[in-house]
Amino acid sequence: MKITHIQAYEILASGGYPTVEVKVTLDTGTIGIASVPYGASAGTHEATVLTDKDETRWNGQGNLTAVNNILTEITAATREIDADNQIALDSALIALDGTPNKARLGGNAVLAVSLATARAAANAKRQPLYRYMMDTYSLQPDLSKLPQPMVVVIEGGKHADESTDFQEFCITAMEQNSVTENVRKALETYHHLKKVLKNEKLSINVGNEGAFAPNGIASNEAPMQYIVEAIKNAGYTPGKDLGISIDAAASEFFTGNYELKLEGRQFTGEELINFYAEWVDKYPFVSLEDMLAEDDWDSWVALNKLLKEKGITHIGDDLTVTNITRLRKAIELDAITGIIIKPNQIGTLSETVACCKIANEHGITTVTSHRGGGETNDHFIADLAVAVGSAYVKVGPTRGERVSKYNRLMEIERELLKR
Ligand code: 2PG
Ligand code: MG
Repeated sequence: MKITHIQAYEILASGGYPTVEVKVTLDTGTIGIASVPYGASAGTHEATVLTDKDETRWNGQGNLTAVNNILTEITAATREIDADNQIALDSALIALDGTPNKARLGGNAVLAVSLATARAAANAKRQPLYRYMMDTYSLQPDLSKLPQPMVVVIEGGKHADESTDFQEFCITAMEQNSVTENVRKALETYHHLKKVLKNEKLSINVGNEGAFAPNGIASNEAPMQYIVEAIKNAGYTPGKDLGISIDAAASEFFTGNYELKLEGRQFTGEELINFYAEWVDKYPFVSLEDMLAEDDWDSWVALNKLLKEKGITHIGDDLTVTNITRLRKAIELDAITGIIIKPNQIGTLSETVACCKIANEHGITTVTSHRGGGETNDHFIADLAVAVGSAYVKVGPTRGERVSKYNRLMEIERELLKR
């Protein structure tokens, strides 16, 4: 099974800027298409999104350099590799790039080829993508426990203008149940949240990820109160059916100290942890993500101690960037109990899966996630989440590029139940 042709081109991502899409054709005649997203609040330690820096085109955000790298160097280097040997393909891509963060060829270039090839090989084998990944990487998830929805319902930070300092407030399914049912419960609650916000005279316009992004919200705590109210109004029990997950994306408000505009004050790491500690018994938290900055390791360790006692999953995202070196450090320091998985943070499918495997071996919960800056309708991450046995997928509640992930997850559920 060899790659006979690679097409690469720019497509529009949901943020209105280009991203890379790749179409791989195999000698079997089968094709595989994949596109890659980009973040709005990308961590410093992530793989590079290579943009053109040509200010006359897309304000410098074009992807033609990445596209050209695919059409020249990557095409030449992948000609002799078996398309169904994904590990060999990804190793060749990593070696060809030669940098620790895909800076030379671009993480966007490398990942698009990696994912499109996996899809082409799965198609050639007439396997659903998640099955192909399970076979390729010897993964054995419990398919009776599919990843559950973590639905972003209020967003702020870099995902909105003048909303909360924290980036995301999510409704998370708490019962291991049918994905389809839990998506319904979470989305019904989202619609009730709309009424709660309206009653508070807040705007129900949405941000990058299709979640509400109200201006003039009183505090970073207010969304938690609104969500609890919405869960009840929807007829569900907070802390039983549905809970709350927060992604503070704290690196974005860290300037040496943590500056929370809505609270009108600055915090040291220790002060911020004490501030968070007031909330943990008050709200039905499932998980807290990036509550501290990406290199503030000591504070992460301190918060982890507290959250472990409370049974709240403590998730690294900018901290760990789907990178096994950073994940290993986090495990050694006992800094996290969960990790966000985003293939474009690291740049190949094999490295992404390797990270999930280490997490699984150490009992670290994985949450496979969309990106906030620009997503595409590609729902690869839904299959990935199933294959690696993620506990949750984190995706926004509305807009086509978001709901495509939930729709794929529900399709997989129907397929497994043969409905
Ligand atoms: C996050 C993500 C996705 P971004 O921080 O978890 O919601 O945001 O893609 O902007 O980094
Ligand atoms: Mg995050």
